[in-house]
Amino acid sequence: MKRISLTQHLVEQQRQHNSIPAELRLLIEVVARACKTISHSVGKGALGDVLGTASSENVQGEIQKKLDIISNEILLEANEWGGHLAAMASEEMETIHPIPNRYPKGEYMLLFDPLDGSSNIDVNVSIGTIFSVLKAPDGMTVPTEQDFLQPGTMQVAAGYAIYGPQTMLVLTTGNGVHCFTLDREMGSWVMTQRDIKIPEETSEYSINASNARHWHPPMQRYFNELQAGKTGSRGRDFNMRWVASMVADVHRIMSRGGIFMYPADAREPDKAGKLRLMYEANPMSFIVEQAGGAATDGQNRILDIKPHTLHQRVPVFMGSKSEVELVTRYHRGE
Ligand code: AHM
Ligand code: MG
Repeated sequence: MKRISLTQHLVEQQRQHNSIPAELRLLIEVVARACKTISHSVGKGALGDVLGTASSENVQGEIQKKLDIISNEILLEANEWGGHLAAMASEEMETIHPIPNRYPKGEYMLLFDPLDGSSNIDVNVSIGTIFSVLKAPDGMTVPTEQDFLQPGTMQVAAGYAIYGPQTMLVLTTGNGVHCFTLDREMGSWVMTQRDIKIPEETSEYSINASNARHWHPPMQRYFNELQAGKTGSRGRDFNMRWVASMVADVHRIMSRGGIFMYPADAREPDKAGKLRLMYEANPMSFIVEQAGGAATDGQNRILDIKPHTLHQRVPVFMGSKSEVELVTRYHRGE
């Protein structure tokens, strides 16, 4: 494959599909650059004094890790001054972050989970950054949280960076999904996979099975059938993988198929699962759909959900189409 850089890819998309206005291209490049900086911090580990917990909680009541805060700061600082954004929102900030008045403002809004898979930071297991790009509503002057509450179908770009044995950036602007590997010596993102497609049939599932006793009956049924393997109604064996970083689990599924699940359960009935809609489920669903997969909350397509709060949670079933359809049918009682 001829090696092309992220910049070259974006310029080509802009020319061929007219799908990437110059401002959006700048935005993606700035986010990608910030991910490079985060990757550098992650790679330093204890040598950079970035491991361990901070003495603060985020809006979800979770103890923040030092790298959660560092990554959030890196993304905020990188994106503030470029003139391409109106506001940002993050898992680590209670409310939105409008672009300060000293900088020019643009028409895009950026949401991110700066460091996904926080529980894996201190144990040197793959973690990532997830981001979603929306357009500011027409006529918006002072951005409010309300302006962010658009369904996932309105995303103009989404991506994730994975900090693993290699650092990769997986990106969609609505024209397929493309993967870039960070060339650490050159400091550049090089395209290493074009138009990724998730295999349709799969025998791998990804779920935190320690929650099994709390699940609702449709989830129990689906899981029991997978576990029964060859001897059960599915007639074949399934394999299980759970990294506990959504980015890493979904990245594996992008490569070799599978289904990723974080269902709602009976523990906290008013909290629908663990993952957040706006900056985890929506961008990952956009990517998975663009790669030919599917993503639902057990009832409906995730991208169609009309959000009502910035940090709302959502049950997640995503990956290979046939499995997502089956578990969704069970939840619908079909
Ligand atoms: P985080 O954004 O605080 O890291 O939380 C999200 C993560 C996902 O990456 C992962 O799928 C899930 O939480 C893991 O949950 P569990 O601790 O139940 O394994
Ligand atoms: Mg997360």
